[in-house]
Amino acid sequence: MTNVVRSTCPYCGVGCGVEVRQTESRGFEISGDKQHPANFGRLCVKGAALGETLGLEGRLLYPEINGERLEWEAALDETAHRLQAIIDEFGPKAVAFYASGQLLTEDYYAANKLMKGFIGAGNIDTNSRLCMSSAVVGYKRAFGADFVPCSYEDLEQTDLVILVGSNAAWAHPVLYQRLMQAKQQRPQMKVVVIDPRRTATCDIADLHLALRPGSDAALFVGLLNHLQPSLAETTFDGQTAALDIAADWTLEKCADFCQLESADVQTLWQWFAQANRAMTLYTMGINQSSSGSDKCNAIINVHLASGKIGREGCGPFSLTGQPNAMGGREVGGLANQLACHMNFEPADIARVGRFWGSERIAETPGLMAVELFEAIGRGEVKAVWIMGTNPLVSLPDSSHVAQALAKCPLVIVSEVVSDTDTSRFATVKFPALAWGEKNGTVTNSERRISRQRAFLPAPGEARADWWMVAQIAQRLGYREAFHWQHPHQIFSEHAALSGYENNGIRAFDISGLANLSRAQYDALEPVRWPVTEQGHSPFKSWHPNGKFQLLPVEPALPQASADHTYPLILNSGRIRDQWHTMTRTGNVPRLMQHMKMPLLEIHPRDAKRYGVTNSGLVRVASRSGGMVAKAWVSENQLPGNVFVPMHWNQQFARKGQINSLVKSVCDPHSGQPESKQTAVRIQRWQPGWCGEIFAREDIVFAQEIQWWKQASPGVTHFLCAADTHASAWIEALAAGRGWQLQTACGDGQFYHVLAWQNGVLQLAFYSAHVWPEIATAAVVNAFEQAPETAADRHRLLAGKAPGAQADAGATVCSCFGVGEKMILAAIAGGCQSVAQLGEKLRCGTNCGSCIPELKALLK
Ligand SMILES: Nc1nc2c(c(=O)[nH]1)N[C@H]1C(S)=C(S)[C@@H](COP(=O)(O)OP(=O)(O)OC[C@H]3O[C@@H](n4cnc5c(=O)[nH]c(N)nc54)[C@H](O)[C@@H]3O)O[C@H]1N2
Ligand SMILES: Nc1nc2c(c(=O)[nH]1)N[C@H]1C(S)=C(S)[C@@H](COP(=O)(O)OP(=O)(O)OC[C@H]3O[C@@H](n4cnc5c(=O)[nH]c(N)nc54)[C@H](O)[C@@H]3O)O[C@H]1N2
Ligand code: SF4
Ligand SMILES: [Mo]
Repeated sequence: MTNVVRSTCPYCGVGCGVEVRQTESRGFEISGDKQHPANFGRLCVKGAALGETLGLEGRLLYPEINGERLEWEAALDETAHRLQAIIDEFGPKAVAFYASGQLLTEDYYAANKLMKGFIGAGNIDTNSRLCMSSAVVGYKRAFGADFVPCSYEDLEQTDLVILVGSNAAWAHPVLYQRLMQAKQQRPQMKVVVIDPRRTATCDIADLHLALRPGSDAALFVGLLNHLQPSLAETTFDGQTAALDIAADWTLEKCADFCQLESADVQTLWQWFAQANRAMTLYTMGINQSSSGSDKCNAIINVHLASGKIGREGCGPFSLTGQPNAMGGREVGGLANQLACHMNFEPADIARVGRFWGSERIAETPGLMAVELFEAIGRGEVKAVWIMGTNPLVSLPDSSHVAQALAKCPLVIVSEVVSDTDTSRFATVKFPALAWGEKNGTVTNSERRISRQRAFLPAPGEARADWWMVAQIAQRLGYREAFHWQHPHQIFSEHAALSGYENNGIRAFDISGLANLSRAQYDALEPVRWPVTEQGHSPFKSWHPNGKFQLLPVEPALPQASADHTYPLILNSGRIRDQWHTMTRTGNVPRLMQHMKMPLLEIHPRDAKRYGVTNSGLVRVASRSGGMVAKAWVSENQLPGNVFVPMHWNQQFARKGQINSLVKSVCDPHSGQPESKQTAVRIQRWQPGWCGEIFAREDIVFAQEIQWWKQASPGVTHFLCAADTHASAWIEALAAGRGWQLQTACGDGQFYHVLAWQNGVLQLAFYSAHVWPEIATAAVVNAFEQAPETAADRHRLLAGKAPGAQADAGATVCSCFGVGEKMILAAIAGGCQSVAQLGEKLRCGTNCGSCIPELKALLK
């Protein structure tokens, strides 16, 4: 064992500290950093599995142009030359950057500086547009600054926590565990979950409001009315108008609008009114809406009007999704911000120009994500540099995104992974450093800046994202302004800009960190901003008149609405063990165990209506596109609504991509798409067969076969299904390879094949009319070590483990690989609580992410 490197988890916005230890087998052991104030040593399953994501398989390691590997010098020269040619001919607005909340602050700062400061256009936007741009609008309208007025500690001091549009149990697991613990310690603290679905987060809820999708604003506008705030006439800007609108939103009207019981709405309102301290945590169920900004303000309004803000245990808390979504907001990476909490105002433009030494500062906002890709499609933007995001999967209306990229003369993609849906359209590919190799800072939901530190050398020719930006900038002629050698220099510059002519007028000020030495930067402990030498009032209004604003909000329903042809509303979001487009989690066996293919959650009433059975396949279609998913019939869903995960894409499935269905309808203020509501129809799909295939080599699927990639060590492994019998396809695969086929087919009920070559297993295929039950681990193992006895080979052909090994069932606890069947057996054997299950099987005793599922099984 050698030294320990302290770093920060690269997944969600909780921003947990991790410790990395090299093991004797040259692997790395990841554990929670007990000193880190975000997690105090805890990690969720994704963080705990980070050590399994460090391999180089599938990594992009060398620069490429048009598929040809080039030296960096040549690739940079050529790319800069092409960019310059486009700028010369069509002007700076013909180029754009599309960045990401997964870049480090230093990378983000460099990209923003190049585009807005030197190329001279506002055209840098980010995937955060799809994520928290509504939240930014909400805060800015209310406080005059994008300032999150809460911390995690507040959760431990509050009397009421409202989680609205947040499935924190899966999306912010360590924060959820802190909340769980707080509730255990103070059971009088109430928890309310507002979500059309019953999610794992509801596990600790005293009240769950399964409201009509998109109707949330009414709950908060009605609450404002219920509070009847006795305010001096001049307390807030906009208060008369806000209170006037709210006056119409009576209990009955709200309950009706939200399709909730009046009594439940009243409970929520009474709890809020009576609580001395209350917090509202909100995420994508609020932000990803065509009226998301207004919803954010409806939430902030009730905190302002009741004084539950700006003190311990209080406040409207927008949780950030990505590890550095907040860092992107700080540097100004959204197209409608200039830099460092400055806007496109003449004074700000001049100030940034002085600081950067540039006369080319962009004077107007650039294109926001959805608009940007539309402009590419129209040929107005002719070059786009995509860094750290996979828009072909994550933007709505993906077929239009594909058409746009296919037409775009210059698509530069900086990536850690070689093949993504987006990189298929790349003219230029730049290999980026991944987590473990990168060095810099990130900021979490509670404004806490932490260091990510490298503990691995750069593989191949991968380079830091900031370095690529700086190299291109230098070749475009901006040598002076981009001569950094180390992220420490960029951080110092960024910190200095934050304090430059600030004097308390801008919330974001970390000028106290501008003079850190390299060693101090390397040793930087997690710190919440502002950090200034003079001290800085942490929370106030930054509006010029010093007042907060109550925004008048008229509740609105989603633009998407069900009709005869498309009678269901499709909701989308996260699952526990996958990260976004799966590039970093989809190949980790233990993270793929929890959910092997996209599940469509559907209420039993709708399942019956559409003839859908649990675990059966369904085709889902909207006016824009379609996908195939597996049904999960569940009372957790409201009738009329279905839910599908956002993660699957063309690397992991044929037709698994939710955003091929979602339309690009956006909030008018934030430009954030309405990703949570789409009108769809579903149709049961009864394939001729469904099954699993395992092989030593890559498999080329016939066009008519649907497939879902699995992560099994050492083999290619897919779930698959099709209409026509599988035998012809399998025989074609085997043809000419000299394989001996061992088959079993029971009366046309099932068809199993093992392909052998000199006693070595080449392929195993199992299919039936319904999903066959396969002992996956045993099949995978047979590729490494073929079964020795005829009886065991026979069992393998039947999809069974050798001898009498029991099958564990679907994995519930990913940390210890504990399956559902093992848990059910233990319950049948007398285990009555999560604690007893933990003692017997260890499940739920590490990260705790599976506890809600253990409880469900116990029930
Ligand atoms: N495991 C995992 N964790 C992640 C991520 C990941 O990919 N995987 N991504 C990270 C990122 S970038 C983000 S932004 C966060 C997102 O974190 P969350 O926002 O918590 O996650 P989602 O699953 O997108 O959506 C949350 C909930 O909104 C609900 N919802 C849908 N429509 C409505 C509505 O009209 N009203 C209300 N009240 N609720 C509604 C959905 O049913 C869903 O349960 O997660 C972060 N954490
Ligand atoms: N329907 C629907 N759509 C959604 C959502 C939803 O809930 N429903 N959620 C939206 C939200 S909140 C978000 S945040 C987006 C997320 O969507 P994306 O940002 O598109 O998803 P990621 O898979 O995180 O993409 C990050 C990419 O960057 C690469 N990468 C990782 N690290 C680095 C690095 O250090 N440098 C570089 N250059 N590349 C790197 C990864 O391999 C990956 O390809 O999806 C949005 N889309
Ligand atoms: S909660 Fe999990 S994914 Fe989020 S930062 Fe912590 S360990 Fe990483
Ligand atoms: Mo996000």
